[in-house]
Amino acid sequence: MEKRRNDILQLLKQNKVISGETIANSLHISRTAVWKHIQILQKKGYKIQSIRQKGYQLQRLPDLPINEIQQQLKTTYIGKPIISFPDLPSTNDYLKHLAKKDHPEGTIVIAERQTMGRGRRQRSWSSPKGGLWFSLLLRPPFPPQKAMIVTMAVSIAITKAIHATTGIPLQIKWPNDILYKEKKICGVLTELSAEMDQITFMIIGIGINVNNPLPLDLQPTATSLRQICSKKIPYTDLFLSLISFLDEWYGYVKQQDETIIRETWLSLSDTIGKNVKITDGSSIIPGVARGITEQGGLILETTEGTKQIVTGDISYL
Ligand code: BT5
Repeated sequence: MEKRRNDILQLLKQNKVISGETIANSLHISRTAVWKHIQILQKKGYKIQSIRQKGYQLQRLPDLPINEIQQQLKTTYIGKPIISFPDLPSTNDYLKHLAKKDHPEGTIVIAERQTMGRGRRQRSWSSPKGGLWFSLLLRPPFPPQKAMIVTMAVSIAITKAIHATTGIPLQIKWPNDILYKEKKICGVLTELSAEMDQITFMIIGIGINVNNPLPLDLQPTATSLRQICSKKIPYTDLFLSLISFLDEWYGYVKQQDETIIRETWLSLSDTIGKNVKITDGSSIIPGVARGITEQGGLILETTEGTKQIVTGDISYL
C-alpha cells in the first residue's frame, strides 16, 4: 500500500497534471484505488488539486514530508519506519502500544500536535502545531540501571542537531532538560519496560519548541527556536539533522562507548558546580552538583556528605 502511494507521488511529481486513468494504467490499479490513495496523501498534508477533465496536480508538499524524509535517510538505527499523524494524544503512549507489539528498534512516531502531551510524573506538556513532538523506540542491550546513559546520549544528539541547524548554543540541565540561557527549549521523557537484568524497550519522548507559540504561563521559564532566532525555523532540516545525530549517538550507546557520552555530556551541561536543590516527591535535598556517576546519576555534595541522586527535579539556587 505504502509502495503504491509512493509510486503515485512520484508520478505526481514528474507531471504537472496527470489523469487518474493514466496513473491507474501505469500502476495496474483501479481508478478508485488511485482516488483512495490520493485522499490518504491529502490527509498526510500533500496539497493535491483535482482539476476537472485534466486530472490531479501536486501543488505543495506537507510541512514535514515524511515520505521524502524516509527516502533520504541513510541511518543505521533510527527512523525505520517513521509514522506520522496530524494529531495524537501523546506520541509516547502511541509508540508504547507499538513497542508491545514487537515493532522494531528505531521506530519514530511523530505528531504535528498533541492533545495530551505529557512530561514526567504526569505533568502536562504544551504541544501545539509548530513544535517537534516525537517519540523514539529503542531496545538497548542493557540492564535498566544503565537507562540514563541512553537519555544522556539523546540529549547530546538534540543539542548538537539544534546547534548544527540554527547555530544556537544550548546547555543540558540534569536530568532531561535542554536550555537556552536557563529557559527550557526541549524536554525529554524517558519511559521504560524492563526485566531485572534487561531493558525490554525504551520510549524516548522528545519535545522541542520550534515555531510553536508558548502559553503565557510558560513564557518566564521557556522559549522557542523561533523566538531566539526571530525567524521561522526550517522544520524538515531540523528533523533530518536530529535523526542523523540520534543515529550517531545511539551508535555510541550500542558500542558501549560510555566515556565519550559522559565526557561530551559534561562539556555541554551547565549543572556541574552549581548550588542546586533536588526535589523528589516530598524530599528536598540542597547541595552542590559535583559530577555524574558511571550510570548517569548526579553526585551531590550535601552537608551530610556526598549523595548519588538517581532521579528528581533540580532547581538552581
Ligand atoms: C519534560 O517533562 O520535560 C518532558 C517533556 C517531553 C515531551 C515529549 S513531546 C513527545 C512525547 N510525547 C509526550 O507526551 N511527551 C513527550 P518535565 O521535566 O516533567 O517538565 C514538564 C514541565 O515543563 C511542565 O510542568 C511545565 O512547567 C513545563 N512545560 C510544559 N510544556 C512546555 C513546553 N512546550 N516548553 C517548555 N516547558 C514546558
